[in-house]
Amino acid sequence: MSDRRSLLVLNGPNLNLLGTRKPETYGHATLADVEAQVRDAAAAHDLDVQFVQSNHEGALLDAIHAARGVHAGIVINPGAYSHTSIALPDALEAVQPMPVVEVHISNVHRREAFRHHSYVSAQADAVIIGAGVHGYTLAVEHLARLLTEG
Ligand code: CA2
Repeated sequence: MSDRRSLLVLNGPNLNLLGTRKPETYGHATLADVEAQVRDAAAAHDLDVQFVQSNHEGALLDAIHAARGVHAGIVINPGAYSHTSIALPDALEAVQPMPVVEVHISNVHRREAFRHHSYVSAQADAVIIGAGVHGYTLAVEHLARLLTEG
């Protein structure tokens, strides 16, 4: 088995639709494009990636629980669950001190008020908002730095 460290990159509900609708909000990249971009960014830091998308909150929780002892850090775009879920931040708290970076493709603060608060952010080491899908690469870069510098 490889002893290369790895990152869990988690995407929540509806993010499987990236690149198919709403390009004015989310851009033209598909989730497969995002995965390729993330794998390249991680490989540059000698990191592997497990890339997971689910429309089900419980599946996201299971992936976070399974990360303990397997992954060195988590990138998470919880989608709309950011604004509703208490279980997701509870799960992230349970895997601490694993570093977590939350990503939102769109600038949620320019959007409806209900998108302005994320329950997940309280358990994130960093939050990247409004950088488009490049935010995932920024998240990988930040985790790589945290993992190197401690
Ligand atoms: O900006 C983000 O990354 C969000 O997490 C995306 C979520 C939204 O509920 C959050 O408020 C902000 C929604 C993802 C839905 O993605 C779609 C992509 C294409 C077409 C339809 C939905």
